[in-house]
Amino acid sequence: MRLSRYFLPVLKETPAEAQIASHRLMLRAGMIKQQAAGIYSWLPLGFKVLKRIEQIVHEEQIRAGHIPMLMPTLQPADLWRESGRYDDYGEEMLRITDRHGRDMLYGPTNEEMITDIFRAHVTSYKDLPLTLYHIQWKFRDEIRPRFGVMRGREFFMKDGYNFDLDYENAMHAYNRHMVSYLRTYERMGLQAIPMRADSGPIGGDNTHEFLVLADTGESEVFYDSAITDLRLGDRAIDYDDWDEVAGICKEWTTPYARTDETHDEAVFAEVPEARRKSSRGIEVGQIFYFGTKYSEPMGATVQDSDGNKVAVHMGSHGIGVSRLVGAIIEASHDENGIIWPEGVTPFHVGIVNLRQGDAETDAACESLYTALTAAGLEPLYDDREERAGAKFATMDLIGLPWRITVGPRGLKTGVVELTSRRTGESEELAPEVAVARLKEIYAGHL
Ligand code: P5A
Repeated sequence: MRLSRYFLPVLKETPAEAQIASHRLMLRAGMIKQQAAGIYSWLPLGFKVLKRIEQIVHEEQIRAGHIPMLMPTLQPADLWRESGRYDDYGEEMLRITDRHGRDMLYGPTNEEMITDIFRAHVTSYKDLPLTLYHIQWKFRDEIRPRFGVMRGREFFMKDGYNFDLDYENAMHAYNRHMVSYLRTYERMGLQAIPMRADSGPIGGDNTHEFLVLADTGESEVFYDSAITDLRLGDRAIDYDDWDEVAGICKEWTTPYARTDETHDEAVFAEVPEARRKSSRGIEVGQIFYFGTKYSEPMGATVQDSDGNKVAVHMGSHGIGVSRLVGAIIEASHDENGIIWPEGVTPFHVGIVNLRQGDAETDAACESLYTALTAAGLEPLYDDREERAGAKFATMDLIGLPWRITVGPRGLKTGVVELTSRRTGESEELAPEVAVARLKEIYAGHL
C-alpha cells in the first residue's frame, strides 16, 4: 500500500476524551472512530489489525478441532425465555421489537441459539464430541462503556460451544480450549494468564479468565510470578491426547493465579513472599463449563449407547477479539506510539523515502516495494511529499515493527537502513539483504 493512496486519518492532537494509552493511540493512529457511546467504526488500519487477530483465532480454533460457522446478531426472545435468561440478563440486553410486535434482542452471547441448533440436528451420542464456534458482533448495553474498544457496547467476540456426552469429555473440551487460547495469545505476542474466576450470568462452577497484566486493566489480580515464566513456544500439541492437554493445563493452573472475585488470602500466603504479586489485568477471554444448565431446560439430549436419553454436557468459551486490539496496545507501546508484535501488525514493514521526487531514491523504493511484495510481505510505502521527521513520526505512531529508510546518501554506497521499532536499533544493509532479513523475521507469521 502507498500511503498517498491510503486512508490514514492520523490526529496531531491527543483526544481529550481518551483516558488510557490504547484508546488515545487508536484514535491518533486513525484506527477507529466513535459513532455513539461504546460503538465504533473500524477505519482501514484498525480493521486490518482486527482481521489479523480474527485470522489467528480461526487458525488456532481449527487446529484444536473446533468447527467455524456463523449465527446472526439478532435473536428471538423466545429462545431466551426457554433458558430463563430473558428476564435474568437485565438492562445489559438490548431489546428490540420487530414490525409484527415480536420480541427480539441483539445477542450478548449465543448459548441459547447454539443449543437450539444442536437439538434440531443431533440425536445420537455417535455425533459427539462436537464444538462449534463463530466470530460475530455482540451487544451489551454496558452501563459505563469506556476505554475505547476495551469496554464497548458493540464488540467482536469469538464464542465457541462444546457438546459432550459426560463430564469427563466436557472437561477435555474445557482443557482443549484453555490450551488453544494459550497458543492464540502467544501468537499475538501477548502473555495472557489463566486465572480462576467467577462465572457471572453465563453460569457454572468451573471457569477461568485469561488476563493480560497491565496497569490500566479493570480487574484486580493476584498471582505467583512463576507463572509468568511459562511459554508454550512451538511445541506440537495433539489435541486428541487427553493426558497431554490436561498436563499443559496443569502446568498453567498449578501456580496461584486468581482474580479478586475468587482470591483467597490464606492460600495466597503459601506462595513464597518474593513471588507473591498483585496487579491489574485486562480480561481477554473466558472459558466455562456449565454442564446441563442450557441443555436440560431446552431439551438438548442424545441417546447414549444404552439407548437412554441424556442431556448433553456443555461449556462456552469466549475471546474478546476487538478488546484484544486495545489490550495488545496497552501491553506494547511507548511515548511515540504503538509497537505491534509481528503476529498482528497491520503492515509488515514501512518504507520511508527521504527524498520523494528524486529519481534514483524513488526507483530504489519502488524496487524494494516490489521485492517485499514478491516475498509475501505487505509493505506500507510512505511516498508523500513530507519532511523526513513527519514521516518517521507517522511510522512510530502507527507502530509497524520494522522500517526501511531509503535516502540518496545510503544509496551511494548501495545500502538502506533497517530499523526495529521496538529497540530503535538500525542496520545498514543492501536492499536485497534487508528483504531477506524481513522474510526470515516473518517466517513463522505468514
Ligand atoms: C463465553 C463465550 C461469554 O460471553 N459466552 C460465549 C461466554 N463470556 S464473557 O466472558 O462474558 O465474554 C467473553 C470475552 O468477551 C470480551 N468482552 C468484551 N469486549 C469488549 N467490550 C465488552 N463490553 C466486552 N464484554 C466482554 C472479554 O474479553 C471476555 O473475556
